[in-house]
Amino acid sequence: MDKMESTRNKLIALLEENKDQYISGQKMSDQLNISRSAIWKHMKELEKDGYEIEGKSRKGYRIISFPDKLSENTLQWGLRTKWLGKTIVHREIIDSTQFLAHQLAREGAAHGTVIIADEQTKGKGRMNRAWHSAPGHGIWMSIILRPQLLPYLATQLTLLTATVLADVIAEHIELRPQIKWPNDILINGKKTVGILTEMQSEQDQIQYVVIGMGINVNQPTNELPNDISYKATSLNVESGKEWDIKEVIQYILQTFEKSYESYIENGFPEVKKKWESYGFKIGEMIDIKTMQNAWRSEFLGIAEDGALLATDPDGNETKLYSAEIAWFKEGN
Ligand code: BTX
Repeated sequence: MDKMESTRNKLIALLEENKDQYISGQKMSDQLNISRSAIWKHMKELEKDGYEIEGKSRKGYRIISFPDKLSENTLQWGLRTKWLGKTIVHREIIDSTQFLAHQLAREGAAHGTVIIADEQTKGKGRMNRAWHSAPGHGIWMSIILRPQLLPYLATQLTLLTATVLADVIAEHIELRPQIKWPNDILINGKKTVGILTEMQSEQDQIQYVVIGMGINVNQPTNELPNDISYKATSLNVESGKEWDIKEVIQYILQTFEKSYESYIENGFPEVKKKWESYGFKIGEMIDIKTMQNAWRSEFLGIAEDGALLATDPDGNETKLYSAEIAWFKEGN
């Protein structure tokens, strides 16, 4: 972060701390160690980004409202990360943040670059499925990573991402998320989050990974697409509250950075443990469908490499890397 940015972050933090009162120009200038005219210039810049600030002679400054629109600046100010989101690319409308992420990665974008859109017209799910990305109501975001990992370990990053988003939903939103293998996040049995990991690799080296995450945040029930409304939900529907999308994004990036660093340092066991603590239907009977076969099995957990552990049709323990799982209600 350059000096200008970090001063501005501190300034926003000060305004935030003093939300209900005026803070004098002198106090700010003392705390930030810059002149009062520099403070005034920063205030003008903040106003351009949608912060509403009141300045009164002898009293000082007071924040009236924070911008509700996302922008690269508003996302970055107040973001407490070291490397994740140092570059944020924000678009109001885009085909898919995955497409732009791939393009930027090919052009050399740094590890930790983040692409965010308010709306996607061609949101992508796995296996060419579509991802519905309503304007302004969700988090449609892709992260570019350049991990020094063997390509086959990239699946672990998907599972890591699922635990990060589950943590954010549990801690920040205070709901009870469950992860459906490999990477859907369900609340009360309905899908709230989808994760799509795509990778460019060469022989034994990952060139880059793009992790796409779609999170339904503020959609009311009637704005979830009709055809999937029986199996999809949003944080708003489940919590009965509207969420500040900028805040949720910052929380995700901060949590992601911490978990990623810990994964790189300590490996997969911690992620596995956490994943299993959120795992949906572990220890229960599930229906498994692969390209060749379909059978009912006990879901035993996940393996050290992120594979699904179950029993095969003959009852032997097996690892599955690509399968769809489903379940029937008792008695069905
Ligand atoms: P998926 O293949 O697991 O899920 C896609 C399926 O989920 C669809 O076929 C549909 O049934 C259902 N679905 C579609 N939209 C929604 C929604 N908004 N909420 C709940 N269910 C839905 C999951 O794929 C991966 C999704 C990744 C999305 C992110 S958004 C940012 C990035 N850019 C992009 O184009 N994709 C990723």
